[in-house]
Amino acid sequence: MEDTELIENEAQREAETAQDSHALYEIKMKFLGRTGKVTALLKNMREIEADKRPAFGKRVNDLRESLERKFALLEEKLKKRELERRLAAEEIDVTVPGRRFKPGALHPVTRVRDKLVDLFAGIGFEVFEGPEIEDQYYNFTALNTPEDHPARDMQDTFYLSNGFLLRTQTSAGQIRVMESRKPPIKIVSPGRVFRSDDDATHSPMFHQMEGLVVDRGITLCDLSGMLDEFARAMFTKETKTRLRPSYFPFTEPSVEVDVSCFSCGGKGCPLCKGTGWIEVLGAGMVNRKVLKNCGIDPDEYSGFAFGLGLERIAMLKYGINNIKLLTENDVRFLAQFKD
Ligand code: 2NM
Repeated sequence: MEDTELIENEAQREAETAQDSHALYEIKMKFLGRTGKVTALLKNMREIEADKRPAFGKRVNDLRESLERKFALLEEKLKKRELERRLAAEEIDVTVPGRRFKPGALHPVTRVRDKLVDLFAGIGFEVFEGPEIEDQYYNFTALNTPEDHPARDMQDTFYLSNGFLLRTQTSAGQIRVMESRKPPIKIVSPGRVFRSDDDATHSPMFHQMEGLVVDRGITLCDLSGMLDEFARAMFTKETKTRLRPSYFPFTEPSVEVDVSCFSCGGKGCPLCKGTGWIEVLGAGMVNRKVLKNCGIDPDEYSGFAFGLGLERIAMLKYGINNIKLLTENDVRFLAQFKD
């Protein structure tokens, strides 16, 4: 009986020294926990005479309840104090101006590609991206490029081991489409191509987009009309096109396509070097031999194709004078291409 009083006083004293709720919890466990002092009292029950046990039991239970109330009260006080301190420490000034969010910008080549893909998808073209690693057949032979053509030269093409190479044009993939499908075929192929070439306007890796239409009765007129649409959408509404005869092994006839200068409107300026015209792409009617190589009957079907360099278009459109600017990833350069 005396022990209970001693324990009660001791608990009271210690509890009042607790500086925070965690310390209080430790003290509470010391008395009321499974191995605590109050709990230990009950374990001594056997040593007490049987007739005194009920009174002792009640006494210990009262003590436990009294201590539990005291601890609960103290805990509430400490928790409240702790919350107040935390709120004071975490105080924020909602009037401080926020950090400005700096949105990124799309790369000029990406912008040109997206614009072209949108344009051609809008007039019914599918997008087909072939592999970047090709072999001689798809990159050259099927495209009617002779065995001794300079484009096949080690100086121009990156060869890999056992007959593979890095594609020099995306049309390598278009051969795969013509081989595996029946016309009508209407595709554009944007993607990376590789040529051993390196100066202010040439990079060993650049992006091309080639287009291909094969169906019954396709003529050069269809190509010409589509190019007019392309020029107006890509440059200005007033832009005109001009076809000049040219040569590619994979097209016959072949043409070089100029657009009227979108900078001076055709009067002549530094951009068009005084000519009023800017060369933007190559095109032509798909060579009968190419169609035949792909199992398409050139007496039944005909097609036109065109190819352009995305870097070249981006440089013309945005007045960029060195192709290296497009791969240096200098944010001062890239940040200029926001809408
Ligand atoms: C060009 C110029 C002319 C072309 C040819 C083909 C294919 F696969 F049909 F044979 N695709 N693209 C082509 C034609 C590409 O780029 C200057």
